[in-house]
Amino acid sequence: GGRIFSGMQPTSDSLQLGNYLGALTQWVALQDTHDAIYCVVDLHALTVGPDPKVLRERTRRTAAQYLAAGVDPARSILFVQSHVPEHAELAWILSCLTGFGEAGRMTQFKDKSAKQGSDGTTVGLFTYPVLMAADILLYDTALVPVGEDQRQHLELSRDLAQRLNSRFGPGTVVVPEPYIVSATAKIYDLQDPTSKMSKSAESPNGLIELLDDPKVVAKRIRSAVTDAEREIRYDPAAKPGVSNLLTIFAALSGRSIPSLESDYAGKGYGDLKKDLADVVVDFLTPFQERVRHYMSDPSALDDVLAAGAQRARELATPTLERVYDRSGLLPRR
Ligand code: AQP
Repeated sequence: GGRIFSGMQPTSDSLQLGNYLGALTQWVALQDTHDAIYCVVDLHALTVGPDPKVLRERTRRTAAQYLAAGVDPARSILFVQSHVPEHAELAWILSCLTGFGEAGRMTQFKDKSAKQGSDGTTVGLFTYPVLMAADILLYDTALVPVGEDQRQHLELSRDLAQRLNSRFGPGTVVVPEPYIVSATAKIYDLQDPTSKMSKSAESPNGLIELLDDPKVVAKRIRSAVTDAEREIRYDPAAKPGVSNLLTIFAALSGRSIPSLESDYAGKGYGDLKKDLADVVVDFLTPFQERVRHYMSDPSALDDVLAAGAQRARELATPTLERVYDRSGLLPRR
């Protein structure tokens, strides 16, 4: 058992396959054994200045994709971050415990701010990992299922938890552990198989979005970058493109990489890509049908999210009160 917390940003019209394989499938599996809380982290999405109308739509679509993947609101808490104000409140306390240099060492901030320039980069993007620590610590989270790209942010969450406990006394918060499943921890861009697949990729050609037209997805898989050899073999260092295709194939079909390698011995990259395209399309078609179903009734979706926010808030309030009290803030009456 133990508490699980994780979230994704509504920064795009669709989640991408890396989000699904790196995180969402783990979320769904962990519901059976853990007490799980899954969040659409809309406050995080504000760090990149989205259009307000677009953000609202994307927030619902992200929740609908969680549901379509199998997040079950009868077993797990599903809610929107901004509906529980304690996230932003705890983030302030944590930002006063975070070193400026410490935050500046986050590689995701360095990468994203380098692309946006110093005036395009918000202070919110800089403090993003601190808000993420608040998300996690608010719920006495034991385990955080994420992809490899979040490892450094998780390490900061752990450092901040330990700092809170040493400043304000043991048991102020629980120190969380990352839960990163190595087989699918990093799915790569189809056109640039040494960079991770990302919602905000500069070119869509290497991206598999869960809500893309299946025909477009099939075409992108058929045009994936491979290498000049002919052998279908899992070797991420020498053959990143082919290895990424095998990873995706294995994860979506439930087959092992060695069995795929032996099935495709002597066959060409074209055969592998064609079969993988079929596997991906067979997964996406019913998935998109379920998303359409949840999106067809926004008010029912909002009810699920409201009920989730209420349950989340009941858990968050005592944690925030404990931290406020131990920080020396005068109790509210
Ligand atoms: N390529 C990936 N392979 C495996 N896991 C991945 N995740 C993201 N990309 C991959 C995991 O999905 C969750 C999404 O977290 P997020 O929405 O906070 O954003 P992110 O990590 O920054 O992912 P993106 O898709 O690249 O979004 P943008 O472009 O908005 O920044 C996390 O658990 C992440 O590890």
